[in-house]
Amino acid sequence: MKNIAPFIFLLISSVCFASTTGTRTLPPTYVPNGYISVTINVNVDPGVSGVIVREHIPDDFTMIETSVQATYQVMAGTEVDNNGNIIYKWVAFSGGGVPSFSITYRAYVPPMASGDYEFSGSVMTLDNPEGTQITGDTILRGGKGDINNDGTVDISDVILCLRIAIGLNQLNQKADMNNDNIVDISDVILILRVSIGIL
Ligand SMILES: [Ca+2]
Ligand SMILES: [Ca+2]
Repeated sequence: MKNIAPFIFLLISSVCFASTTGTRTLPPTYVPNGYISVTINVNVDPGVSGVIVREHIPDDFTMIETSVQATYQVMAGTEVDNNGNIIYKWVAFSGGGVPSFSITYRAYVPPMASGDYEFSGSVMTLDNPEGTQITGDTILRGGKGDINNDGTVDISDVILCLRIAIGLNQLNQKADMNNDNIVDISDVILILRVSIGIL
């Protein structure tokens, strides 16, 4: 009995110090003048009565639509931080504890967008007012998909990606849509989705 005491202590500690967290999922890439869809899963500790999610998207991007999957009402709003950045906020309060929820938003990508973009945000609770950084995806990779460098992602690029995937053409980093360092059928499907505008 004595031997398992440390393990019981560790178990209790991990429950006590578990925190409410957020995990972001970004699409593998974007196309300028298009739209992206982003999901934040918020895992709320049992008994936490107030949660605030704050999210900052790249400056030139425009949030056009948000939706929340929750069994409890989550209010959405915006604020401007000390640096003049727009912060998108979602707030939930419940005396009996806020259930875990997820947020999905769509954002418009400006026509001049290029390169990689960073997303940042945090999840605050009443006993953690400093907040915990949202983990998961933080960088939205640009410059993917336009394999033939003609400025658009269309069926020609899908065909090139397919040729690379089956070894007929040389590897091209722009064809690795999901950034896993190989070009295979997953990338062909992603590039097809980009070409028809459903990323
Ligand atoms: Ca192209
Ligand atoms: Ca890949």
